[in-house]
Amino acid sequence: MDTLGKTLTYQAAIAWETNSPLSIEEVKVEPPKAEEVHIKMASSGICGSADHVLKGLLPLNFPLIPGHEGAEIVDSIGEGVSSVKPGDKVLTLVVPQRRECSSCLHPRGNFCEKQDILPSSGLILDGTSRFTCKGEKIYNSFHTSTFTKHTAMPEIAVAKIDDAAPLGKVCLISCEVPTGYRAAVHSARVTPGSTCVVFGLGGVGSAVVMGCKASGASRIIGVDINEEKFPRGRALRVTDCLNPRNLKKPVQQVVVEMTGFGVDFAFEAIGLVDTMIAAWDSCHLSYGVCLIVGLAPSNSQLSLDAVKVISGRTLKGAYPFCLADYKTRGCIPQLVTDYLQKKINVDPLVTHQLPFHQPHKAFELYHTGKTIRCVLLF
Ligand code: PAD
Ligand code: ZN
Repeated sequence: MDTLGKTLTYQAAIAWETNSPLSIEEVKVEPPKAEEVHIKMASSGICGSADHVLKGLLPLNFPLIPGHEGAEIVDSIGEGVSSVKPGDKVLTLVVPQRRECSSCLHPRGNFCEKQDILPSSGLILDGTSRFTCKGEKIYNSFHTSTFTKHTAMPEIAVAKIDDAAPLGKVCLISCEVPTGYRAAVHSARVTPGSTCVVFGLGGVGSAVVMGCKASGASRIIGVDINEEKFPRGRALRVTDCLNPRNLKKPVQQVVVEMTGFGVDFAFEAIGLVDTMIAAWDSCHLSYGVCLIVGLAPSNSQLSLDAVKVISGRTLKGAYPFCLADYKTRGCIPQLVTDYLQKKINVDPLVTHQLPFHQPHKAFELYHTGKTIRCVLLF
């Protein structure tokens, strides 16, 4: 259906305030303005960052339509849009790529100045919202908002993907897979034969494990407090599973003893300061590399032993998509093609699929820890 020029009403899941249940509402969605696209959602992943948003751990404006890990079809385009056309399959991008700012133009930069994460206004590029409900303005999350049947977004926040892509699964390639997989392959540059530890075997941690394995790591230690994650972790080639709650010593000490001197590469994919410190302390003193992928609550501080910092270890951050020179619009479509060509496999990461109008059930499943990723289907 061509939505150009029309304000239409669609169902969307709204969070009216933090820590309140999502409510399915009729939402008015304005047509796309210049350099915007109107899209029809096909699927959206339920991820840890969306949970952080709903709990108020990240400073976003409410009421909002959450979700940022989406796969969809372009319905109509505003004036000046040239990279996509109606009918194209696309993925939403938390970090857009306008290709004009210092980050976009730098070979190793990708945190485009048009991003709406740090800080987040909850508005589209022109400072307005395309959503209203019951006469009230509804905010966006990170330019995306995927828990809605339709949305209008900036062209620079969508990436056209292969026509053959199965939309019920590839939504994970919009955020979770590039964040975790590329953190291992690209940011940490895991080497063949190396030892790794991954803190958190949820969606992002599982994608990190896949990246470690693809890079030839010989030992991958998985750490999680939920042992339901261990069988799936082992299927992805985690070699040793540790539950810190069942250990008599701090987990970092156990990891160092298991590997002799500490691991070559440690990843934190939980978002807690304590596990970030444990990941850092698990690394080899001299050449270990610690990569923080998890998003800690805003304003939390990371306190490290200053003496141990000078021994040579490296501490790096990999905020969603800020993976060195990993340009979002340029690189994400290639990951979809790699999936279609069976070079990477995201199928094991999609453990559950539910209809869009059951977001509560999806979050319930998420909180029990039974999922790697639950995908909402529209
Ligand atoms: P998830 O909830 O699927 O995974 C987190 C995992 O950590 C779960 O398996 C938990 O059982 C485990 N866990 C929780 N507490 C502990 C603990 N104290 N010790 C050991 N294990 C624990 O979330 P996710 O994988 O979607 O996201 C993980 C983090 O990465 C989170 O901070 C999120 O904001 C950040 C992130 N997420 C994305 C994304 O797309 N979701 C992108 C970039 C960064
Ligand atoms: Zn830019």
